[in-house]
Amino acid sequence: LFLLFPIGPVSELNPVPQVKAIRAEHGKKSFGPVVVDHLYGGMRGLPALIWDGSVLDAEEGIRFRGKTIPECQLLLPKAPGGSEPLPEGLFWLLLTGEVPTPEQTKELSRDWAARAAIPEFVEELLDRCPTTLHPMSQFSLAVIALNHNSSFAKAYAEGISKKEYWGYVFEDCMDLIAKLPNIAGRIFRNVYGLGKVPSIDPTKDYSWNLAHLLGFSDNEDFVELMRLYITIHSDHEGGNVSAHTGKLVGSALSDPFLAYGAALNGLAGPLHGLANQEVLVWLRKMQSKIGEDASDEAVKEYVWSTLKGGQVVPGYGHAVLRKTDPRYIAQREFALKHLPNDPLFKLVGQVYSIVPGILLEAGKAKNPWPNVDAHSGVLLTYYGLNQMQYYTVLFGVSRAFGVAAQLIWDRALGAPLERPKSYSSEAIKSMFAGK
Ligand code: CMX
Repeated sequence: LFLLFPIGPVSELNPVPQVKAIRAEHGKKSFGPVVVDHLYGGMRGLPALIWDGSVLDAEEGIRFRGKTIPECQLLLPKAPGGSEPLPEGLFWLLLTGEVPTPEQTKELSRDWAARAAIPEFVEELLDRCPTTLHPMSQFSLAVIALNHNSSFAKAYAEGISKKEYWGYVFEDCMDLIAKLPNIAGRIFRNVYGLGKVPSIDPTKDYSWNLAHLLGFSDNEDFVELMRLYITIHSDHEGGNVSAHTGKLVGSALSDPFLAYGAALNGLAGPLHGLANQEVLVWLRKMQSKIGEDASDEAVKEYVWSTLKGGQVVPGYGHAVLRKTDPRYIAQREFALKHLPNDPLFKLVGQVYSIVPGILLEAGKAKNPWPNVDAHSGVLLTYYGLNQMQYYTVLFGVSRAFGVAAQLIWDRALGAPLERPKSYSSEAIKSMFAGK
């Protein structure tokens, strides 16, 4: 498999010379001004990173190597009898820029299944966590502990050349992705008292195995949901908190387990991945306050009370997007196909018809439309996965695909240590005094 990826020096697709040429020709050209608001405003819109795997357009949403979500659903290989893309194919696409054949996809499923076992001490570490420790904290702990067996850290300590970094990082990234279902499955079963984690089936695909470890593989529709879920949550260009954290920590040559553990800690924040938990908590609170089958007026009043209480409406708004997130639409279409009459899905639809108008009227949010997190929880709940605190772990399994692809490319391209400049407010005042 390693030989199939186009990074090695022999490959015609090797983009290292291309990057050199871009830098030689355009290296000193400007993107435009950096203004003081960029420094105080969370660097919103500041051009600062390179990542070829996916690009986010404010209006259109995400494209993975130039392909929209519907195009990925059409083009990427499916499981026999399935209609959703296999995330194995998406990883291949992110990494190589090419749509794999069904056989290549199958080979990746087999490779990941063969690497899936986690060290005994990581199992014990998870078994010792109190069930009250948030699943995301447990997830991060376990991923960081995998650094014990990092090929990259070991090779680095032995003194490999820079040119060899990417190969070891590739090995670690493959291990990382492969081991996530066993970690996620163990956390789920420990926290909710669901008994022993079953074994991975080496003949099945990654999503089937994840569903199996969670106890849902008997339901083929849930397995299909996992395939769609992992595909669409995998990557969202380079600047979001989890992707950027992974890249930043990786730039210090911390191995992929340390880098992805850090990324998970960012994903665990309520303005980022934890929003999928927050959405369900918020919907359930709404139901207990205004009842099921509530009128539009009652929903409006509840949304306003959230805003007046100084809280955000979870699942709405985005730092880059200015339209409804195509990841929301893909999940809505899945719901229309599989659970059109589900009461919670109806509430999600009702909220969709009400919240944007209110956020526009409130006048603060730059984007009043729903993001990916507004829809994922209702789908999981429908199939019986109603442990809301667990939801972000599934986002974390998926986001590893994008961060891993990025880490491999960063080391292949020799990306340097990230080190932007910070300024004090005093420095800004004196710099612009009288101007
Ligand atoms: N509800 C209420 N207020 C909102 C809002 C929402 N959903 N979205 C934005 N705003 C507010 C902001 O809090 C900000 O208020 P202040 O000026 O008082 O600080 C103002 O509108 C302007 O914010 P913005 O420029 O539109 O949004 P940001 O780029 O700063 O933040 C995001 C983006 C996603 C953090 C924000 O929209 C938000 O908090 N949404 C709810 C949480 C959520 O769904 N997060 C998940 C995002 C997807 C993901 O990463 O998984």
